[in-house]
Amino acid sequence: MELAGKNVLIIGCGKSGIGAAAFLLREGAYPVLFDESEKLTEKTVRESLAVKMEETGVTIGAVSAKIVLGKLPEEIKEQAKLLVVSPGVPVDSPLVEEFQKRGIPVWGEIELAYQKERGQVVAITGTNGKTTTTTLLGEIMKRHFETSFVMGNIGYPYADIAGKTTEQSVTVGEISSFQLETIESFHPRVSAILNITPDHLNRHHTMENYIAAKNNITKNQNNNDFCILNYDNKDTRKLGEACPAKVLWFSVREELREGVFLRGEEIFMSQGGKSESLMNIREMRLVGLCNVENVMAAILASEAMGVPKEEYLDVIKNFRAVEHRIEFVEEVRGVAYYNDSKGTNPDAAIQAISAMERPTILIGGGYDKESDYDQWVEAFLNKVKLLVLIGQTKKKIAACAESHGFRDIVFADTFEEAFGICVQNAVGGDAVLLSPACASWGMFSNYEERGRLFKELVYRERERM
Ligand code: UMA
Repeated sequence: MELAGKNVLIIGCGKSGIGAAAFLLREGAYPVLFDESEKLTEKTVRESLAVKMEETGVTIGAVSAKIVLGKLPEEIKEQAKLLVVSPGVPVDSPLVEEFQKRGIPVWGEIELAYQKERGQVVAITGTNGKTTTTTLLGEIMKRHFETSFVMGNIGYPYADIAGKTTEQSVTVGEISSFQLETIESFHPRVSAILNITPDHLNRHHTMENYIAAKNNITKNQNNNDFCILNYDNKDTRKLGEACPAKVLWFSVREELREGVFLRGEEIFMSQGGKSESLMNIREMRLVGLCNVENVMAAILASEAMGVPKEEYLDVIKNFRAVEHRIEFVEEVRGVAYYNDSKGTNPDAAIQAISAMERPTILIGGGYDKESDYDQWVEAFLNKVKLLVLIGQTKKKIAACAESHGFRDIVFADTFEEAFGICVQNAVGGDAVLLSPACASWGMFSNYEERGRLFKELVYRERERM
């Protein structure tokens, strides 16, 4: 689509909206940035846009975007020839549906930016493990290719970098189900769906919708492309049956005739009936079986992109946990503190608690995404000595834990209070784990802010020694 000269309405003045607006200005379009939030002011939005324009090389002072906050005037809707939605905007919201009814294209920021992609794209989705796998693959691609980029749900809008891509560059993207709902032509050379377990059901309503959104990552792929799937996850295994791309499987549970799998502590790759050992999982600096899966997906993506084994194995062996994902913070008075603020759903939190090798005091709870906590509680029954609950879901989680016979529960009104309870109750040899199984919204703007506060409190505790 020719963007120059077009009126484009963008919903959301967060990272995606600001990135999209700067991109559209570079393309010579006329963006209108709209946000429903009463908390924003035109001044702050304009400042963020000015910073982004400068960073991404838009000529300042030429044209800028119009900014509308609160209520959207009818004439702006009528003039728009394209609607760009931020990932946080549900596709069944009245405004989006109104545009769809009028036959106006509705794109997410990923689809918008993809218009300028010139190189090959590796796109990673899945309920958990996306950020670690994307970051690791970004490092591997940086080692092998002259130019590579990392973008997406990981926190960097695609719109910031898409215009810099070349035929030789590689773009690694972490793409969420929210972002995949609004793609049209986005076509990765290599895709990966790491796993699918219930999450974001308040937004997608049903598991079927959530799986369909994830599976959208393959919708423009063909048999010259690759799709990496988890053999152990029932939903991703099923997606393999009708996948338009060549499927590359990984498994930590079964020995595969074709694919990457675990035998004891060794990661093997089987190809054409021949298996070879690639590495021992003790050589990784990451902990937990979930990270073995992430590494396996990264191995397959590297193979699909033609990266030599010695290069990708070297990067994998030196790769440390990404921030907020089962991140070891520090040991203070014999207590090991782990920040898993990115454990924003029960499945991610199960992975984190499974990786703990000590009696654990667990901080849980937060924003209510209507998740089911039974499996999480079952996973921590024998490991957690005290559960400290915060946020909107604290009573719901406590009721669930009690129904499983777990009663060592304390409520806290603030995050600082929750941390203080952990410090008071932990003894040498314990772990304190922040892995809330819930989003941070309501108490924090995002999981990064929550994780950073946790680390800050750990550092302060060390200084008191
Ligand atoms: N807004 C509206 N109307 C709505 C919904 C939102 O006006 O109906 C406005 C809000 O008032 C707010 C703005 O939209 O001012 C925020 O938009 P957004 O929620 O889409 O957030 P962005 O800042 O654009 O960040 C998004 C992703 N956020 C979400 O998917 C919720 C970020 O992922 C991502 O890093 C960023 O784009 C860059 O790609 C965060 C996330 O929580 C980390 N993702 C979820 C997850 O990982 O579980 C999917």
